[in-house]
Amino acid sequence: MDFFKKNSSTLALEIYIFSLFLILSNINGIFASHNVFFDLQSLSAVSVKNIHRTGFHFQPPKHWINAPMYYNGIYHLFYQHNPKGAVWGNIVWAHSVSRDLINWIHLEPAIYPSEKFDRYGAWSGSATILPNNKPVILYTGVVDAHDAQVQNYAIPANLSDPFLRKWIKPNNNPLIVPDPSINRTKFRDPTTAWMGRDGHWRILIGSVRKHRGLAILYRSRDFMRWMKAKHPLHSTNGTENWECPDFFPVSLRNSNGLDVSYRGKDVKYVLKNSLDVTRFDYYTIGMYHITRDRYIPDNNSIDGCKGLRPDYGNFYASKSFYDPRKNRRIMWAWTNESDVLPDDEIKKGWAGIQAIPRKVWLDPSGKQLVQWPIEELETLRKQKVEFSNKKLPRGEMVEVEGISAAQADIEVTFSFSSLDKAEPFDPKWADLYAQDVCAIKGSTSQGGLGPFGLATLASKKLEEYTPVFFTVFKAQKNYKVLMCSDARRSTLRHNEAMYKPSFAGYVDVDLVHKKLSLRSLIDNSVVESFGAGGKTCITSRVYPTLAIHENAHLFAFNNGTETITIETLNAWSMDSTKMNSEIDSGF
Ligand SMILES: *[C@@H]1O[C@H](CO)[C@@H](O)[C@H](O)[C@H]1NC(C)=O
Ligand SMILES: *[C@@H]1O[C@H](CO)[C@@H](O)[C@H](O)[C@H]1NC(C)=O
Ligand SMILES: *[C@@H]1O[C@H](CO)[C@@H](O)[C@H](O)[C@H]1NC(C)=O
Ligand SMILES: *[C@@H]1O[C@H](CO)[C@@H](O)[C@H](O)[C@H]1NC(C)=O
Ligand SMILES: *[C@@H]1O[C@H](CO)[C@@H](O)[C@H](O)[C@H]1NC(C)=O
Ligand SMILES: *[C@H]1O[C@@H](CO)[C@H](O)[C@@H](O)[C@@H]1NC(C)=O
Repeated sequence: MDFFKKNSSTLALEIYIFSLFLILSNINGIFASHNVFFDLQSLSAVSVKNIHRTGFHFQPPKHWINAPMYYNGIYHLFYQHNPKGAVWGNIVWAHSVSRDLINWIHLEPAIYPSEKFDRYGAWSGSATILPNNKPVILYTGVVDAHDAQVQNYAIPANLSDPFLRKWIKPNNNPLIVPDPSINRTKFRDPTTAWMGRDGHWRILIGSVRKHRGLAILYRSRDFMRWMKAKHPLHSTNGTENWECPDFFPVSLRNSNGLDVSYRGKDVKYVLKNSLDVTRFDYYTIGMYHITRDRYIPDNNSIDGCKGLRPDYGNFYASKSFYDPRKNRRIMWAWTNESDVLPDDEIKKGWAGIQAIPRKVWLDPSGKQLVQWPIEELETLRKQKVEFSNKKLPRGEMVEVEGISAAQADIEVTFSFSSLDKAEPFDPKWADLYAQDVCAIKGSTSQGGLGPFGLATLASKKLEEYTPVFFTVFKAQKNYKVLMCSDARRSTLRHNEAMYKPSFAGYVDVDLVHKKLSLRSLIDNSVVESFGAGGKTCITSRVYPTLAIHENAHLFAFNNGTETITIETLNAWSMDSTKMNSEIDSGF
C-alpha cells in the first residue's frame, strides 16, 4: 500500500487519541445520562446549566468527552457523542480543532462505529505520523456484545484538508486480533508507534494475565502486519489491567521533548499506565533495553499502586505527545465529574473535561517527572493582583481580592525562617497513602510548619472551600512535605454519593532555601494545582453552592505555629476561551 511506503525519514510525530473506554467504563452514569439526554433532546441549550461549567478547560458543548491529537500545526480533539441515547453502537467521534490548545472549534464527527471490526465500540487509541507526514490512527474496536477487542486503523480521507475532517477505515481491518493467550476483553489502547534501530515499528497494547498488568509488545515492518513479541515490554504482578499505556523518552539534558523514536544515550524512559483497579495513573522512570526490547524501571522507581503519579487527584488515561511546534512533550488527561448521581449530569447537561495540557519533562534528579501548564494558557490572564513579603502568623488568612476568584491563575511562593517546628512524621503513616494522611491532618488541625496554602473556591465565611496546602513533617532522616487538595468541605450539598476526596501527594523537594511554591488553576468546578514548580500535581473537581461566580473568594492561610511569609503572590482573573465555536474566518 502506497500510503504506508517507508522512506528513510523515520520522523514519527505523535498524535494520540484519548480513551473512549474512559467514558464507556462508567456504565451506570452513561446509561443514565444518555437516557436523560434523550429525554431532554427537545429542550434547547438553555437546559445546560452553567454554574459549574468551566471557562478555560476543554469541555464538550454537551455530553461526554473523549480524545485529542496533533497534526501539521493543528491540534485535534475527538470526543464521544451519542446521538441516539443509550445505544453503545451509535457512539461517534465528535471532533474539535485548535491552533493553540486553548481555543477550540467544533467540526462534524470524524469516526462512526460501523463495520464488523468496530460495530460495538470504537475505543481508545493513538496516532502516529508515518514517513511522508501521513497520520494513521490505531484504535481498539469492539466486535461483539461481550466486549471482545481488536486493533484497527483509520487514515484521513483527504490529506489536503487541514482539518482532516473525514477518516477512512480500510477494509483490511482489523490489523491485530488477540491470540489465545490474551484475554479478548482486556486488550486495548494501542500506543503511538515508535521505530527501532532495525527499522521496524513497535506498539504497546494494555492487557492483563492473571493479576499481572501487561504492556504487550507488537512489531511490524510495514505497519500492516503485526507480530506479537515473545515478551511484553514490561509487566507487573498485582496491578491488574493496564489501560492507556504511554511509553516515551525524556531528555537527561534539558526540558525539551523528544520524539518517541528518538535514539540516543542521553535519555531515560517513562512508562505510564492507567490502573483500572484504582482508576489512577502511575508511572515509573527507567531504561529501555533496545536489543532485548524490554523496559526496566530504575530500582528506586516504585512499580505499581505505591508508585509515582502524574497527578494525585482526578486525572486518568493521560497520554503524551511530542509537539514539534514548540519542541516539547505535552501530557493530557481526562478529569471526570465527581458529582456522581446521574441526576447531577442531567441538570448540567454535560460531563467530563480535559485537564490543562501540561508540558512534561524529567526532573534533574532523574527520579521523577515535572509538569507545567502549557505557556499558551498565560494568554488568558486578565486583571492581576500581586503582593509580596506578607506575614501570615498562625491562624491568619489574607484574602486575594480584585480578581475573579472562580476563574483564576495564582502563583505563590511561601517561605519560613526555620524547620524546627515541623511536627514529627508518625511512622504509622509510612504505610498509608498521602491521601489518608491528609484526611487525618487536614487544614483545620493546628500544625507546626503548616498547614499553609490557599483556600480556593471559598465562600465568604468558609462555609465551603477547597484548601490546597502544604504541611512539613520531620521524619527520621529527612523532612517530608505533604501537599493536599482537600475537597471534603468543598460544597454544602448534602449528597452521600458525592465524591470529595482529600487528594494528596508528597513533594520530593529540597527545603534548603526554606521555600515552597504553589500554582493553582481555578476554573469554577476544577482546582488544578502544581506544587514546587510542578513536581507534585493534584486536580480536584468540586461543586460549590455559595462560592460560585462573583461570590467565590480566594484566601491564603496558615494554621501552623511557624509564621509563614508570602514572598510573592501573583494572581490573575482568567478569560474564558472560545470553546467549541463554529468555524469562522478567524481560525
Ligand atoms: C481535499 O481538501 C482540499 C482542501 O480543503 C479541497 O480543496 C479538496 O477539494 C478536497 N478533496 C476532496 C476530494 O474532497
Ligand atoms: C477475561 O476478563 C474477563 C473480564 O473482563 C473475566 O471475566 C474473564 O474471567 C477473563 N478470562 C480469563 C481467561 O482470564
Ligand atoms: C501475583 O499477585 C497476586 C495478587 O496480587 C498474588 O496472589 C500472587 O501470589 C502473585 N504472584 C507472584 C508470582 O508473585
Ligand atoms: C540501583 O541501581 C544502581 C545503578 O544501577 C546500583 O548502583 C545500586 O546498587 C542499585 N541499588 C539497589 C538497592 O539495587
Ligand atoms: C484553620 O484552623 C481553624 C481552626 O481549626 C479553622 O476554623 C479554619 O477553617 C482553618 N483554616 C483553613 C483554611 O482550613
Ligand atoms: C471519577 O468519578 C468518581 C466518582 O464517581 C469515581 O470514584 C472515580 O473512580 C472516577 N474516576 C475515573 C478515572 O473513572
